[in-house]
Amino acid sequence: MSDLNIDQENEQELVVSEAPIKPKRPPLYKVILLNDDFTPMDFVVDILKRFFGMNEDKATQIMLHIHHRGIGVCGVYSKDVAESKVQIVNDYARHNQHPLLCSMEKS
Ligand code: TYC
Repeated sequence: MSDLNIDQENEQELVVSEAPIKPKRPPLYKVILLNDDFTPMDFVVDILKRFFGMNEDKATQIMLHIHHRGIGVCGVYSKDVAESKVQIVNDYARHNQHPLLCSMEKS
């Protein structure tokens, strides 16, 4: 046993647990699609339905937004899920010989 009394021991314990506990929320990532001149509109709509759970109307609205503005958000996810979506969409586009580009950015 140490030669500190109970109060001194408690005080020492307090010192080590003094750092404030500030849990940070894990960052979220936007998955984005970029416009290009070659990928067919129907293919982009299919991607938005197939991989981002959109219905026909929502997918068409987002596709047209990207077509007119150059870029658009498909969804917001944890880092792991966003990375996986980007990989799957880019692989799928390449497999179908389209230049469509999917990317992600911190939300
Ligand atoms: N601009 C394309 C066209 O006119 C359509 C398109 C929309 C392509 C969205 C990519 O992310 C995209 N066929």
